[in-house]
Amino acid sequence: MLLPQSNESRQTLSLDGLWKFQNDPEASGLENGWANAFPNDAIERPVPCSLNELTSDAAAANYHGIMWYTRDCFPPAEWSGRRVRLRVGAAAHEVTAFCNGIEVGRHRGGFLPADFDLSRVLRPGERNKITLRLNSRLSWETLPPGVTETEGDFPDSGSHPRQKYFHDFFNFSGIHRSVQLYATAPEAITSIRTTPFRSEKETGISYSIETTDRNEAIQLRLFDAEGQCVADAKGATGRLTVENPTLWQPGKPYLYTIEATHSASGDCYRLQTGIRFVEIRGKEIRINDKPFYFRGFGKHEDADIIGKAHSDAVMVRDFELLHWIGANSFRTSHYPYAEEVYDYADRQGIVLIGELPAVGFNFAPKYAPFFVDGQVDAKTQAHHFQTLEEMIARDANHPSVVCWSLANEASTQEPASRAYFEPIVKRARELDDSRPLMLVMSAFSEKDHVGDLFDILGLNRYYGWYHDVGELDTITPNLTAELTAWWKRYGKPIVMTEYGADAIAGLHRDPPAMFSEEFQCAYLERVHEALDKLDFVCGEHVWNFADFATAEGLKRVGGNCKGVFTRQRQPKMAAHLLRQRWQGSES
Ligand code: GCB
Repeated sequence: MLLPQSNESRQTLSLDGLWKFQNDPEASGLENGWANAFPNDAIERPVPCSLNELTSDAAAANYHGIMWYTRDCFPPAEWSGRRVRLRVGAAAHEVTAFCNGIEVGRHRGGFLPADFDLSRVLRPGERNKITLRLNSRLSWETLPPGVTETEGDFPDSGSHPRQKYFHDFFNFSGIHRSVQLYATAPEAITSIRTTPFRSEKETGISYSIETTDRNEAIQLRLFDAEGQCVADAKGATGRLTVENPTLWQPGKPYLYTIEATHSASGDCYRLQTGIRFVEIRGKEIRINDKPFYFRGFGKHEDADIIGKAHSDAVMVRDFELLHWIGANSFRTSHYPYAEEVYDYADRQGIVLIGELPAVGFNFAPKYAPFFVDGQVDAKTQAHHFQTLEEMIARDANHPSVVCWSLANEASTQEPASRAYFEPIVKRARELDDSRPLMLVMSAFSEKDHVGDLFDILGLNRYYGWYHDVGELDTITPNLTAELTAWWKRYGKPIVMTEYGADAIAGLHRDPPAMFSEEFQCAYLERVHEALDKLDFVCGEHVWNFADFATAEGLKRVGGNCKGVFTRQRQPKMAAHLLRQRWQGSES
């Protein structure tokens, strides 16, 4: 799955901007002909942007369900006879697309692109109507899952449908990444998959290319960062061998550009990638044969007003802060981020753990056990497979991505979780055998049923916060004991994928008390005390990079405040503490 690009053989037309918009709570838009003509009182909404923080109407801010977007566009006349597609970077959580009133396809999954063929319905050189019907409601067949409950806590609470979910970030609605049309020759390159290889004699990049016409006559040239052609090849699969390659390294990125050309049509695509090697050796995670220690965060795509939308400005600010604080990595918790983020991480030398949106299979006593028919079952698993395949197809060429995380905090204490995860792990290895697989754990090691399937274990723990509430002294001993127990049971390297405490920016307490900036600092120090003594721990990702929006909850004051930066990306005291710890560290 290639990100659309403009070059001498391809064109793009951005459809970002204001679209006509209409909620459809009765799900009657289709029969009312909205794919052809919108109601006159439709409002305007920006793309890309979440909808929820734009409105002053509480019902609209919390609306989950069907919604419609439409706009006109004018693809140039020269696009006649070309292959034209519509690319929606991400739409929460299902999108059906129409072009000039005709349905062109449907895609489920709110964090990965939808790509529709318009060749037969688009009229280049004329006014065309693009309409998108979204459904933002979560169910057991979406990732993350959710339920619709109609009963309130009391008989008089009203029986309107309530969207509930078990993950701790707000279920934003809307089109969250760019929408564009793109045109190629009818005989075009549709996918390029690269993997670095090395043997005693040779190092380079192996590749495999797909085209619309199964044409094998592909020409490839590989350019180094200085623009010199350093290798070439012919054919749909093969190897580009590089003499004295410069490896992509954390903090020291180096990228090559592959130029692939379809010999018959001249269709051309340029892809940046890097050469770097990841392996697990005993207790170490190695990048290019050197032990790597993850320093950084679990993050979210989340910001004021725009919610979950991608913004280059927010991305650049976030990377600026990652460098400032001395971080070398982050996890794309809890879903694949915008493609721009991976490209930027490649160029910035920041290491990523790419995560699937499989989160919220836990922590709701009412729905426990989770792995049962009608809840997390074969249908959920089918969607899990789909997102896995799409994520690897989209992100595997990025040297910044060193590991796939297949789920966050599933209830792996349930025996049925094994039958659920085993085939997913198998499929992930078939799709990519060059990266280790991680599962982010919440069960206790002695109760877990799946840890042996993975190469790296992630652990999220909140001793002294959710357990032994407010007791800082319980953190170091409990964490030391637990991490040691995981290591003893599985002998796999462990990354502390989450630890942290909420701090309301500006709240100070001496001695440290919960929710104060002092407590957040003291909390992190106690965790570090444990981590620093355990050599099988291969990384520390603080939860979270920045404060973020969540559903309403008794534990959430203005969202989740475990950020070491505020939602506006300003440092709390803890950011300075981490900067002191991380700046100047090796690897
Ligand atoms: C977790 C979850 C994360 C939450 C966090 C918290 O374990 O993985 O999504 O936001 O805890 O702050 O409760």
